[in-house]
Amino acid sequence: MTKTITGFKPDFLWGGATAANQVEGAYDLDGKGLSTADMVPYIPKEKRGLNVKMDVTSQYIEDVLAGKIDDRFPKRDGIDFYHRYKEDIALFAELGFKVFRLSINWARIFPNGNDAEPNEAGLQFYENVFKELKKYDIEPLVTLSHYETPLELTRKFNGWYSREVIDFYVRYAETVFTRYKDYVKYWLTFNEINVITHSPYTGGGVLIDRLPEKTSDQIAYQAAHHQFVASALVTKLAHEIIPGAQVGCMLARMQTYPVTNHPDDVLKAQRMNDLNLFFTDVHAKGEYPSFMNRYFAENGIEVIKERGDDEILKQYPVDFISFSYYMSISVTTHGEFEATAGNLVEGAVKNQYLESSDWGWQIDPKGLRVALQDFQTRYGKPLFVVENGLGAYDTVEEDGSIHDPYRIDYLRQHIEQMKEAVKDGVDLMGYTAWGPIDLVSMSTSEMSKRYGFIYVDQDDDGNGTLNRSKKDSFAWYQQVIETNGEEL
Ligand code: BGP
Repeated sequence: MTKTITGFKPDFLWGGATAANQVEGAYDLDGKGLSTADMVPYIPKEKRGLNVKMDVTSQYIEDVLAGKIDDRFPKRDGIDFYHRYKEDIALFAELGFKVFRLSINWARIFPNGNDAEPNEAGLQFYENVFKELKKYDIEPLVTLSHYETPLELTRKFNGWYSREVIDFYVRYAETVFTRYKDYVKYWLTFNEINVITHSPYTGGGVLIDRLPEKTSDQIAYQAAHHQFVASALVTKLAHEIIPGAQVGCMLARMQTYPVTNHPDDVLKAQRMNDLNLFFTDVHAKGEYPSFMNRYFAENGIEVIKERGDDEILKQYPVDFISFSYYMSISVTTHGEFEATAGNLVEGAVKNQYLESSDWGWQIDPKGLRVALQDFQTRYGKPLFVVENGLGAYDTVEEDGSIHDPYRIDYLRQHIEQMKEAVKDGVDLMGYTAWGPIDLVSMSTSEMSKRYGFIYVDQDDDGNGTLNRSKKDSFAWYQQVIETNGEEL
């Protein structure tokens, strides 16, 4: 007799994901300090090509603070979630969310990152949000640090490059764990922790121009080490403070393929996958994988560890692994291949079998299945897809409707592949689509790169009513959740 292989488990956590700095706005209200995200300017497309590398420098920050620069900073205003969270959460409830991923903006709690006392107004804001979620039985999934290092920690300590920042982060985590222990069970320590090697400022509030004698990699891996230790320490704390706490790490999964079957291409892709998975290796297995010794040696990287660090990593691994997945990457060692605009990996080339988004991200639903299977085999821990989605331009029709079949197609195909992986035995806890409500883009600070089921009336210049309305994808996702992924 054949057995039926079922799909998503009954308590599968369906929902959506955001970050404080991309939605809240109110960047200087109620005692909030500046964060690194508040210093990222908007650069119009004509001045930057398809993808941007917004390198913020020490001089730039000081000039902005001195009022010498008149740039616009869209993340400072977000989509005003700070004042509209009740309306937004009601819409998430209507979608049927079981979980909502959000981040706490550290600088709302400790405005300078290391103040003597936390800012009560900031603590109260998130408590209000959690209470509102509870009303609808929506579980919060909270990222402690989503590209939001308090700016003062960058100015005084050069962010995560300094070991001192570990203590400040632990204190911040302890404060929020204690305050929200009755509301929040699921936590993520650092958003896309590997991004620190692509952009030390974004990932760790580190300004590499302040360390001219060192390479960017040397700086980034040192800062990452401090984050690993901090992540392990707060994993321990969460378990001590919150009954039933579950703590995950979070990786930007860069699923990498060889362009040809030339063994050199295969090796190159494998190496790139290893360098990416290094970050989850440390979190899940509690130690640096051996291939990194050679990588560090050959690239002149020396990571300074303190006595006891290795034990801390070993003793407090994460409970689950979460990751973002938007695209796959293809690499080669030889031959002529067209470069892609995918903005995180240098030297990535076009995969002839894949279409790209308007921002050059190569759409690859099956890559998600491959990623899930790889994670399962490598770690055997529960997995959580905490970001996935299509950034696209939307058109509002005269009657106010928004038809976004491209978004539905993208999500449907990815959820289908996720289901295949689950049928193969992958232990998947949940899925939070990125930006269920339109928000300010992380990499480009545009508003027109939209991911939402819910449209927000605001343009790239910050004009608009901020009114919320439903796109076609809203009803579609509602049905996906209602049928636990059976009707796609
Ligand atoms: C991830 C980030 C998010 C996010 C998303 C989409 O890297 O964790 O913060 O915004 O990517 O990227 P973008 O906004 O650049 O389209």
